[in-house]
Amino acid sequence: MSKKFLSLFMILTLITSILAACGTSGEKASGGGKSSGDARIIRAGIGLNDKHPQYLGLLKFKEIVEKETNGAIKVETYHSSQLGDDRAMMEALQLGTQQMTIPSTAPIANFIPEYSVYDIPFMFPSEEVADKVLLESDIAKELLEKLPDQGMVGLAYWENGFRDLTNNKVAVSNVGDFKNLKIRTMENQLHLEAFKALGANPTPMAFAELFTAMQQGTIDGQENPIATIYLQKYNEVQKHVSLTHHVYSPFVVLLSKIFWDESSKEEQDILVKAAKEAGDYSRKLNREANSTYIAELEQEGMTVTEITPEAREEMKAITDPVVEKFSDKIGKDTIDRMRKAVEEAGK
Ligand code: TK8
Repeated sequence: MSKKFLSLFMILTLITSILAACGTSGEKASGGGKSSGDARIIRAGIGLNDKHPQYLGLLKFKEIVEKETNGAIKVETYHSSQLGDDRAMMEALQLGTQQMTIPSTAPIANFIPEYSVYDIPFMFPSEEVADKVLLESDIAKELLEKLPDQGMVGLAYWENGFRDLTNNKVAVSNVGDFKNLKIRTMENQLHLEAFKALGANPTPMAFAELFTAMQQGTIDGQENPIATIYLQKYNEVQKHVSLTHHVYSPFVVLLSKIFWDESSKEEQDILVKAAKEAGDYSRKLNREANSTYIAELEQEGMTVTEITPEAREEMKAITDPVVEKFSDKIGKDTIDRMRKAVEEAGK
């Protein structure tokens, strides 16, 4: 009898101490987010380096969230693919082993095909139109609303920007110049097919492998916005940059749905507001620096080639049939509505 009582007492003591330990370390099941004190942790990873406006935007997001939640949510930031590439990080969000990432829309199309509407070459004519469509249109908002089905929540659109082409072989100014160029594309089917149609020899690759691939000459070139080309020092391994502006790449701030669901309504509102504010900040930095970066690239020895409207029209005419091929996958209605939103925004 007393023995039984003793073991019951021991079990109770054990349970109490386990509970106490959990209490002091603040261990909560927060979608894989480790804890520090009582805070819930957002581990946020991006592909670009710590000089890029995307990272500076992420730091702004951290500042706002930590301040407005009074430290209840903490944001740990990782750059340069330290947590993996865009695709791997999205998968980690689905599992809840990572809480936040900010990919380009192109790799999102591997999860939600409709996102390829943003991969259509020359869809957005200007930054102003891109802003209006991404920040105000119903179609852009509805695309964000498709994310929860994939275990992710889209907090806001940010800007990667208009993509330009760099390579080591030729100063590309016309369609004919793409011939046989080995171009790395993002892991996105439409991008791959579009570059094939232009005569290039494209190969999809994760962003983190890109610099070495150019350095070793396994590929001739790549395409990314000027900020990436300059801040990732591609001028060290590339000779020519052509201002093709062939696609406008948005970023999407993604949160793991597991973390989202564990947040209060008030916290969710703060997360969305912080993502929007930090996005405005990052977008502004991205644009302010562009012309300086182009001048710097030229000074570092790269040739900078402008593309005439005629050459751009020709590129568009060649890639249009590719878009047609993808229209069922993307959804004709999605494409039409995006085109309408672009038209409206341009008025
Ligand atoms: C960074 C990527 C990158 C994208 C690419 O994670 O892969 O070329 O443009 O900026 O999202």
